[in-house]
Amino acid sequence: MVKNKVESFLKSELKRKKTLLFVLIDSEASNLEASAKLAKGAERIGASSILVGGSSATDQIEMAQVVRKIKKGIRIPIILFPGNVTGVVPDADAILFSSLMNSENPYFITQAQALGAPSVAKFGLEPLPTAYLVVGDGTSAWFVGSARGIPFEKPKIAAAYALAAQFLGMRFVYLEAGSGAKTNVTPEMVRNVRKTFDGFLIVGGGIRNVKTAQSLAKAGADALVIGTFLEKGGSLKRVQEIAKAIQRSK
Ligand code: 1GP
Repeated sequence: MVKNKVESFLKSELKRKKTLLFVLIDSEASNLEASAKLAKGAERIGASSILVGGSSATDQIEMAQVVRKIKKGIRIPIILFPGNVTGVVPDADAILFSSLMNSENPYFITQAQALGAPSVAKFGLEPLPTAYLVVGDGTSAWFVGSARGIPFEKPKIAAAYALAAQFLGMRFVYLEAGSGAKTNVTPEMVRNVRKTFDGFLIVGGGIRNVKTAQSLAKAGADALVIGTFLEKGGSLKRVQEIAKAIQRSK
């Protein structure tokens, strides 16, 4: 495996597109065929990566099957987005090797990582060192990860975590409002984090329209993640509009 292949790919995509779109596939939410079709569709409309995982996706066998299946039909990288050690499966290209920095449970900060790391190495997955920051409360990521959610209206707290992540050597920050969140992370928070963190900034949770996506891109997000909208049958055409709009927002 070429060192940092996926990270280099994302950087080159970023130069070209300014803001990237990642589509999240929850392996427990749809069947194999539907996931494969969605992944192909996502690639066609300009997504730069497919994330597979989620905090409530715990069936490792099913996830491995989904990854293997969608891999056959796409060229863009598959990046695992694990909610636990069960989210580490073979055949993907990379993994958001994340620490849920604002968890109250050390398991999600370092212990799951220690338990999962040998499999990451064994499967040859490229680890993308990521600070996973949960914003707000009431979502699965918040509950399962025992997060003390950063209040939406406290952008400076998010920025402080992002700076700490930078000092710790992490090259990715993921600002997460939670899957299906009613409220997305605010552009103000993204702006504050952008000022302190000069790595790759991913923002997700509750993004479903062009206007929101544009405001987050403009505020400095490098990639936006969309999952629930498509999972619930939202149109790929709308997501294509989002993908195009965020490229023009910078
Ligand atoms: C969830 O950030 C991702 O982990 C995507 O959120 O499902 O709300 O699009 P949605």
